[in-house]
Amino acid sequence: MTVTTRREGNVGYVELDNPPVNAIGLSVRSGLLEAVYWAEKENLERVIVSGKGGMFAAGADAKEFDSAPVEPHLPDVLNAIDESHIPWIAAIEGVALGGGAEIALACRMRIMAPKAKIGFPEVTLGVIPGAGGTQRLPHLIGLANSVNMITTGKPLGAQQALEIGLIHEVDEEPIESAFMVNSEALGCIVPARDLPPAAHDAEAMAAARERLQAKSAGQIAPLRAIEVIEQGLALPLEEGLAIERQAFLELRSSEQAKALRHMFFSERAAKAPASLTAKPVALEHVAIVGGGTMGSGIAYALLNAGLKVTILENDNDGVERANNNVESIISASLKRGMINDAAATEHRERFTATTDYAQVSNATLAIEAAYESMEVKREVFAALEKALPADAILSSNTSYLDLNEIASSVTDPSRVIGLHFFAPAHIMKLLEIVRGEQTSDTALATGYALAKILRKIPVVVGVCDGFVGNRILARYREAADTILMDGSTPWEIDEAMVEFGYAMGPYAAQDLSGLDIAHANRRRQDSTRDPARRYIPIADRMVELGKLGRKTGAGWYRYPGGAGRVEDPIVADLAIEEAHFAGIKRVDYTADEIRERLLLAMINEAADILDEGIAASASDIDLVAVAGYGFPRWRGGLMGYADSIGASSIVGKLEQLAKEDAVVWKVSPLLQSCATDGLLLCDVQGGGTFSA
Ligand code: T1G
Repeated sequence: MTVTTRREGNVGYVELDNPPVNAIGLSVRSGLLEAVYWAEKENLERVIVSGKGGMFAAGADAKEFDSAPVEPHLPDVLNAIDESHIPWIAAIEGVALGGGAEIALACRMRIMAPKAKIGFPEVTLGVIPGAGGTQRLPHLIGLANSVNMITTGKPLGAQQALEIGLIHEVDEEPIESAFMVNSEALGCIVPARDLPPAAHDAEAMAAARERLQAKSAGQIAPLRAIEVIEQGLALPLEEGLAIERQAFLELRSSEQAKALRHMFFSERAAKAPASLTAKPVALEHVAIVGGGTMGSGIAYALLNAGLKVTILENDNDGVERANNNVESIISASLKRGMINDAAATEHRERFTATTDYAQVSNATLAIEAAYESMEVKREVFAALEKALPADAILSSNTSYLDLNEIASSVTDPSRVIGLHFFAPAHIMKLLEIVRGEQTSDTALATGYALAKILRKIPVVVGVCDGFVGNRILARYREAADTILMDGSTPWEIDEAMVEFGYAMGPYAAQDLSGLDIAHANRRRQDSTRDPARRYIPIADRMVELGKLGRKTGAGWYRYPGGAGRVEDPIVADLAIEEAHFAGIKRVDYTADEIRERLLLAMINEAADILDEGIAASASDIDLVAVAGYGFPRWRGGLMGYADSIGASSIVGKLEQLAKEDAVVWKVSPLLQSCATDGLLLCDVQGGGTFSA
């Protein structure tokens, strides 16, 4: 039974019991409808609906979205609650999201526990509320608040919900409080549907559309939600519900909804596999080597998770720099209201920066975030091996370097693992867990455990140059630099990728991280680079000219005194000059051609990564692309997007490009076999095997 009913006196108790999140699948819908009829047959005075396990309901069961809807449909169930002569009270603990929030809207009264949340995250799944959310909500909280809640998908806390009129009470014991509500008072509550309709506000609507254009360009559901909300304002509830249902059903089967569902379930699949039975080491005190941008960001993430953190530096200047870096993140978080004074003080008490390795003699995990040089890392690991307990896990935050070589610098390489964070480390959700040849299961379990307490998305990757993310990024940039050399400008390329859905293009992004990082990697690769592979020297010229990006005030763009970024004709001329030296006749690329080349370059490399087993699955690659590199989530990640094009079409386009350059555009064998066998990349597991 996923919905249980019981009565005490004249009060009916209906409890959703569908672990782990009370998702509202067919059995819950049927159970709720039966509960309405039961309450009426028993002629109860009221019904109190709640969720078992401290969770009201996480919304409709998204797993059902790929199949045809089955009756009873949620809107019909909620209309039965709404129209019943027995008043229902929603007693909300945990979260009431999507359809869960819509159950609450159909109830006469809503009471939330102080820590509970209520929201309409449907747009994050590419749909809109489909069971009355767009129609009942505006009656309660007005147009602007409804549009904001539904188009952002962001939940509200209990106090906020009370203040805007979404709920009636906040109480530590919502069920108890619902029982105590005075019958007369309950009878006087006007149901949402009978409250006056929200007034139309053309200005607020225009502002909302403008905001969406800026923040969610390309996404269909948020704009459709505004349309349906607006249409419903002047219509009777039944007609508004019909329009909402139609829009929901259309969106539910859209490419974007499929893509977002793929990402939703991929994110949730990213956790330690059941086969990994090893226990992680206790995570209490963590040593970090290096208090630069990455080290201090990692330190703050760990402090936020309640751990004790010691940053190790070579000298007192380094210690001072580490203290300043961590303090500036604490102060910035304080200023933004992310933490309060007490938490800031608590973070400071758990943080130390020192040159004395003896202070980490009881640390169970070390994260090396020192300079990207193999020699430095080997020295650091030797020092950590001496200072920490023999069973402590030693990790490196290296972005590119060979973890197996780093591991060979300690006696027991099984305790070495890569924990590749992304800047800013206390904000970016992705954590690449690099598994070396000898990395133990204990080390792996510790990586997963760390990701869990940091609320990051863990993706286990194999050892190669750049692992998964930076290896794909290298192809992305190579394709961009080639187009730059052969005819475009950085801003044309960036604009093409922003139109695709990136927040910023490859050149603006590199100006943020600094051109010197990729330059150092190119120099490291000089001795092993394939001489037959075309090399584009423009980025090297930029570094030689000291144009490293924002940090030097100029890179691919100029940054005149905080006035944002400005196109720099010198850079465009540099590309023209290099093309001249190379005897290239430059051509004009359209935005579509730019997008196609950059996306195909990444897809082709990702297919090789999958084929080599560097990534365990296509969805892991999608998590890396979206959570680490800004690939638009609503496109379904890199491989989800590739599957929406189809392997055959991709191979055909790559073969065309290979006529220009057979080395760079060599078709990945895995793509070839997917095309030949009509298979999806998302069905491929690492090592090129296909899932059953
Ligand atoms: N449908 C199906 N499964 C779901 C689910 C859902 N809505 N929400 C969670 N799960 C699964 C999840 O896949 C995982 O499975 C397990 O529950 C724990 O999830 C009609 C149409 C509720 C805040 O978008 O935000 O209602 O991996 O790891 O961190 O208008 O889950 O264990 O097998 O995330 O404690 C709108 C989505 C649906 C909410 C809990 N609702 N869920 O977070 O656990 S559309 C949402 C969440 C809708 C109506 C429309 C979170 C959570 P497994 P978890 P968590």
